[in-house]
Amino acid sequence: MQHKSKLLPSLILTALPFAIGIANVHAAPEAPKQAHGSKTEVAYGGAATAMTGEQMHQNINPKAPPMTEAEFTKARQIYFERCAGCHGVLRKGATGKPLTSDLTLEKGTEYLKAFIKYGSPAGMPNWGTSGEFDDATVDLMARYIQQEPPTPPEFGMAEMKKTWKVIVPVDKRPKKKMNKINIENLFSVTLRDTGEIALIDGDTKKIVNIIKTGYAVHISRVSESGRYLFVIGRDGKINLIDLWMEKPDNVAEIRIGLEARSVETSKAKGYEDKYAVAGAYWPPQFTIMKGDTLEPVKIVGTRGMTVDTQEYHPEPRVASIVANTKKPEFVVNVKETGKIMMVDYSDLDNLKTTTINAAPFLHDGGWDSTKRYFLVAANQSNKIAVVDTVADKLAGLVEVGKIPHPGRGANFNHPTFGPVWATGHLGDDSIALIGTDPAKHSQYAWKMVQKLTGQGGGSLFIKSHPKSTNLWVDTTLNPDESISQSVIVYDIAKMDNKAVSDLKGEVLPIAQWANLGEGAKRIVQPEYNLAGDEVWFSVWSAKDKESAIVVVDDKTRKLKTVIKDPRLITPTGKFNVHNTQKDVY
Ligand code: DHE
Repeated sequence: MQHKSKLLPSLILTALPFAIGIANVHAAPEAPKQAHGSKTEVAYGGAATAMTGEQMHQNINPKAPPMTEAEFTKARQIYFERCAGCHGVLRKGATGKPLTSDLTLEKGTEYLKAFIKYGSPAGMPNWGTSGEFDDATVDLMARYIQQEPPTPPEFGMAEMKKTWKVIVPVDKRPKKKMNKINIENLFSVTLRDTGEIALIDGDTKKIVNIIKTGYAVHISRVSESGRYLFVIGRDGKINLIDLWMEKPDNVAEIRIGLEARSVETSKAKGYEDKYAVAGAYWPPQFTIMKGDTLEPVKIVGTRGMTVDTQEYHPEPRVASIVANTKKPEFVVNVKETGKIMMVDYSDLDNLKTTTINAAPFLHDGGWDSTKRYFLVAANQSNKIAVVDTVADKLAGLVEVGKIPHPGRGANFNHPTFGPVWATGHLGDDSIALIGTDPAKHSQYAWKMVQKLTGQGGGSLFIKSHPKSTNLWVDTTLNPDESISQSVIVYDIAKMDNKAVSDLKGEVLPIAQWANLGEGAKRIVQPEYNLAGDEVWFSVWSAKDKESAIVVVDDKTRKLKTVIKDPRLITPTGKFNVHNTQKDVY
């Protein structure tokens, strides 16, 4: 973002206590207070950033309505907690419209106040009439967004190195597995609001350890050997956990940015456990690190032109990253530019990257069953982009439902259409099945071959397993409690041959099975165990309410057990070591 020369000299704002931001992110499971289905995605995309407390460079705009420094500081905090997820840190627009001062000054304070207070049918929440903001806050925010957006600091090698800690040096680590845990059936469970993960033994269902991680911890990934677990928090902190220790625990940590979501590890032959890679939302960049120590080696920026209008975007965030198992390559998905970067990590000094044009905004995705093709949601385009990682080319751009959200998706053999990959949607009740076998079922490849009807919108994750005939779909963010607290499961063997299938799924009342007190009790993310005969679901309530994990027998679809423990606070993602290591989904 260019600062205009007319602007007053810059001033550095003092940092706010970090803890203030944390309190708000913790309200997340109760967040969609606006009870409109269309706003589900706003609630999801609009989570607080981890940057509330960071020092930022700020120019005061002389044309904008006046604000005191205290007002500005307060408004900035509210913006990062409530608005940045959709409108972007630099207000260049993402899920929400751009709010740069050239646009907002033209609209003026009164217009902006009405918009903030009443919202819009396009998805802007009604912050005023919903009771979230009083009139003074609406006025404050209307004035704030006419100022120049504050710029968070960059985070380069020097900053990363300052946060880098090797807690247990490589030569002090075990030479062999020192515990009796069946590591392949261990689950790393995100405890979102405590900034921890719980390691749960999949055989005994007992907690092996609770490990401190980053703020609003997000996902876990497993190294190719299965020994190391990588966990990333929204504050860009990565924790490296050694599963060979008598009691698995942190052996290294680093921050790779101020805000981040994705981490992955090198999986190609000859590079097993050698590198880790993590993508940041801010600054827009990804970092390649040594796999056993997290020492940062190479930082690559993602700023550049968008795929559609070919306009410069100053904060294209790094979304999902996967590692190719067949060659030394990371597939890095850049959200706002809509580009997929195929990064060949065999020579970091002469880094070769093939950039593939897909569509905005790339978010989450997974491999097809052969692990040659990678499928990723372009969520604002209602498309799934398919990359052929042998040819390093786009294989297809498949029209699906509204705002696809697959997690890593689900692969299975459809009785009519052969191998397919499936996604659910945030914006509608459909489940899209895409043909993935150009060799033997070429007529179906990279087409939506069938649409199932699910329980409703607000679906986040879908799952199957090579040994199962079930397809499980959650509806975590559906505004109707009976839908967000249950899941639907389909019998794959009974799938018909229609483009829009008549197949009915079975609805299972997972939250009811958990037998908890009051709470949001949203059901999130099916995950299989090693054997593929159990499916685990998180029952996600707010921080001060009881949560649980419900384990369902995959064959009978009956409750097997409920895992409860006072330490299981806000469990969300669950990552079975084997399934994550080998990309089984
Ligand atoms: Fe996630 C995966 C981003 C909110 C649980 N989430 C991902 C990925 C991205 C992403 C880019 C893919 C990572 C990869 O594969 O490398 N998530 C975001 C956001 O930007 C968003 C929308 C808002 C935010 O501010 O963070 C967001 N995510 C959430 C949640 O609120 C969820 C439901 C609960 C939580 O723990 O935070 C959540 N996201 C997950 C999970 C995965 C994930 C469980 C991994 C799924 C898998 O099977 O691999």
